[in-house]
Amino acid sequence: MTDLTLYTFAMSHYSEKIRWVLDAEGLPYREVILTPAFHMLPARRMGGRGQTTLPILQAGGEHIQDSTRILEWLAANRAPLKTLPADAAARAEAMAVEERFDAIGKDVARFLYWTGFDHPGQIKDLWTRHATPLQRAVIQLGYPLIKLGFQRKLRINARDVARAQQRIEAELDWLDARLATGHRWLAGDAFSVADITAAALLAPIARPSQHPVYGEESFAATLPPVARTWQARPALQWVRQLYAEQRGAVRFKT
Ligand SMILES: N[C@@H](CCC(=O)N[C@@H](CS)C(=O)NCC(=O)O)C(=O)O
Repeated sequence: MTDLTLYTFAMSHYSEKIRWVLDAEGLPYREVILTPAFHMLPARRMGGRGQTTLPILQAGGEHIQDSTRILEWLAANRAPLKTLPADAAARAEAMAVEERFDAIGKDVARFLYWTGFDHPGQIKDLWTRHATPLQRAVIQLGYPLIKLGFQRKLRINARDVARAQQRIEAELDWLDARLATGHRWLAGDAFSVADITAAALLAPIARPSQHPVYGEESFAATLPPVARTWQARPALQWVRQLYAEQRGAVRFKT
C-alpha cells in the first residue's frame, strides 16, 4: 500500500523526471497514466491552479502539480532524499541545473512534434496507448482538431520551432562543455536531481533503450533530421549512459 499516486502521460518527459526521482528514492507509488485531451478536466481540478499540466502527485488528500513543486514537496515531506542534497549550497546548485533543463522541456516537445506530426499513425498510437476504447475512438475521430489545439497551445510553428532548436542546442553545448571538464555529474560530485532532470528532459531526443516510449525503434523515424546528427554528441551519449547505469528498464507502476 502507498499513499502516493502519480498522474502522468506515458510520453511526458516531466512525468518521467518525477517517476525517476520516486524510483531512485525507493518511494512506493502508484501511477495513473492519462490520455491527452481527456487529462484536462481532471488535471485542472486536481491541480487547483488553473493549469492542466502533468505530472501531478497525490499524497493523501493533497495534490501537487508541477515537477519542481513536487520535488519541493518531497524535500519537505519525505526527507532525507538521496537525490536532493541536504546542504543548502549543494541543493541550490542542483536546483539551478534542474531549472535550466526544465526550461527547455516545452522546446523539446515543440521541436519533436514539428516532424512527429508527419507521422499521424505514430502520434495517435502515442496518445491512445493507455486510453479506454471510447477515448481511443474520440482521439481517432477528433485527431485533426486535437492536433490543431496542440499546435496552438504549444506554439508548434516554423518560427517557434527554430527558436526551440536553438535553445536545445545551447543546452547541449552547456552539457558537452560540462562533461569535457571531466565532470560525471551535473551538480557537485554525486548523482542528483540535476542529472535526473537533464536526462529525463533530453530522453525524447537521446532515445535511451530503457525508456518505455522513446526507446522504441519506430520512434527514430519521427526525429527531425538535425536531431540525428546530434546523436554522437557527448551530451546525448551521457543521457543514454545514465539511463543504462542509473535508471534501468522503466516499468510503469500502474
Ligand atoms: N512546469 C511543468 C511543465 C509540465 C508540462 O508541460 N507537462 C506537459 C506534458 S510533458 C503537459 O501536461 N501538457 C499538457 C497540458 O499542458 O495540458 C512541470 O514541471 O511539471
